[in-house]
Amino acid sequence: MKCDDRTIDKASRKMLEITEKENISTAWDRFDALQPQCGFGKLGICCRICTMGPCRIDPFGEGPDRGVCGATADIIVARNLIRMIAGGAAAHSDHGRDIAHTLLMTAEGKTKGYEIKDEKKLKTLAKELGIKTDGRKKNEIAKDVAETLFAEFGQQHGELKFVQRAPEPRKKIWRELGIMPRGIDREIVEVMHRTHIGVDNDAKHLIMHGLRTSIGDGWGGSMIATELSDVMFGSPKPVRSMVNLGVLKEDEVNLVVHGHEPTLSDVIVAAAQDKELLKLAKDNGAKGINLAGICCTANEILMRHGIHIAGNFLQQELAIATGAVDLMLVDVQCIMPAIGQVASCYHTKVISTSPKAKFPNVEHIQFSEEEALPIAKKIVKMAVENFKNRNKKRIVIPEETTDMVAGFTAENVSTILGGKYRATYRPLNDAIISGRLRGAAAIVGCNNTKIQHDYGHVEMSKELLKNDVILVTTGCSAIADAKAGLLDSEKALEYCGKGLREICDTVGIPPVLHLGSCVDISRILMVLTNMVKEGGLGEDISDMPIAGAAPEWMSEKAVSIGFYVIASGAFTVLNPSLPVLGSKEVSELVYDKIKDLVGANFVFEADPVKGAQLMIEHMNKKRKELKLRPMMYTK
Ligand code: BF8
Repeated sequence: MKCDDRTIDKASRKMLEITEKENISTAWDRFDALQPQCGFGKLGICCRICTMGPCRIDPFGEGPDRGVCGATADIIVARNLIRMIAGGAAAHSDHGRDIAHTLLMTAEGKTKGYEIKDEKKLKTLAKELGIKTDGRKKNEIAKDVAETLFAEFGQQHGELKFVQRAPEPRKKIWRELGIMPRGIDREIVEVMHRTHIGVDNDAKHLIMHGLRTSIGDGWGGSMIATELSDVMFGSPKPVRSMVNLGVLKEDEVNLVVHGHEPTLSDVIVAAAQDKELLKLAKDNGAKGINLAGICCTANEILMRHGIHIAGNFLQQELAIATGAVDLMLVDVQCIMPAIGQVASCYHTKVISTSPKAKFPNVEHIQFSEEEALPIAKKIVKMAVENFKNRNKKRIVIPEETTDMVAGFTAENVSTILGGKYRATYRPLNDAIISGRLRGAAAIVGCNNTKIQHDYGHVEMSKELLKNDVILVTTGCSAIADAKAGLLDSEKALEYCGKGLREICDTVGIPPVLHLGSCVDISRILMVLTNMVKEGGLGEDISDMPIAGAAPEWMSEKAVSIGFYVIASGAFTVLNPSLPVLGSKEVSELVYDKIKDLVGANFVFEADPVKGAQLMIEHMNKKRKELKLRPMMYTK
């Protein structure tokens, strides 16, 4: 595959020319080398759950139609799919658990380098959770909040606490379908039990439990991660920043953080401003210490500190290939095991830090909350000391950078729209009701070597903006759109329909609102809930002219997200397809019939513009059902 076919991003194209010339293997090269990929795997009909297998079902109906135990394609596909949900929900929820742990230790005075930054949000949460706040110290309240939310992971019966935030009709649906999550971990464990050989052998029954597990992620683990990160590290506010590989600096120490959890990256921000380390950087010939990020940990520190973003998922190896990254710090999730190998071609040090995650050819410095700041300083010092080892002749930093605005939340959107003294979603709902805006859509998710890098996100976004749809975004999708200028309050207006442009101009926001990392899709759930509560757009999320999409998804986390999003009532477009096409029953269920149960379904559409049009059609249908006024400017 040629560089231009691999990505639409100019900076990435330049770096791919370098990696090709230098014979450095990237994800795209490995993808090419793996062709053709296993067709059974793609269709979801390979079962390796027990050692009588692996069993592969013949998709053409000419060979075996069941595995050794008798499992049909429907059972195999459903089991594989909900195991993906369990993987994704576990990743998000374990992230939430780690943040709760950090909050608890901080409240107990056991950490170095943390403080509770948003006391107001802490108190609001405490009240919601029924924890006394009057006359109590911040740390006492925080301890109770952390312990209460910790208990959500291991809860065995009842209903999760944050799930109660969902609109009443939604909760009724979940209760009636028996998919109200009882405990976050409990549902994940039950996926593993049900999918063991010879347990749950009913495809629909399996998928329903997958939905329950995913709700425990979106309205449980992920929501805990978001809420407690705001309490610990501060709630985001709109902030200006820059994105793409051009944020790396030739004359400064470049330290790139990559992964997901803000516990370490946030304290690295403080360590990188340490006077002694800045002096050391100067002594080593650097003008300063430049911090940048990749993937969701980048989004976390962007949202709270305006730190620049070097790139999204498929740019992690390309950042190292600039020859200018002195140290890459990684924690968990979406970190390619190949980065150690790429780094070995350069002077770049890669340091893994999570007790849960080690990588080949990567040095490990274990992170602990008790010693957070000293560890962060040690790592920054390593980056500074590595600056002198650069091979200057091999440094190629693409010049591309784009300005962006990030830092939106479910809370501050209402202040931005309604004003400081009358925070409200009313202007947003009214704009939709009056036909100035068609609706709202969330575009989220990853990059995938099967799809031209960033093309899906950017083209889908542009088509929606043109049709007066306001967008919210997170994760690698947000980074893709940011690189394309769609998060720039001024530049992005040229892509908007007249109605959307009027709103953005008046309020002073970009038409694509960056809500953070992938766990922060929980913020999107709250935006939708707030819109329902504001009134005039129906009684439930599924009544509103809204939609979701993951046009380049690849991870198990994305599967869990997709399921909790449709379980919450949002029609969702996917590319690539879920690995379900080997089962008629599961395909029909997730791509159609599930809407009779939860009011929303998935659609698989490879063309992002057509995907956007499907979302627009869906919004038009909902507008008609709600008897909203015709669109003011666009058809
Ligand atoms: O959690 S969008 S590639 S970085 S999985 Fe990973 Fe996908 Fe990026 Fe963030 Ni989300």
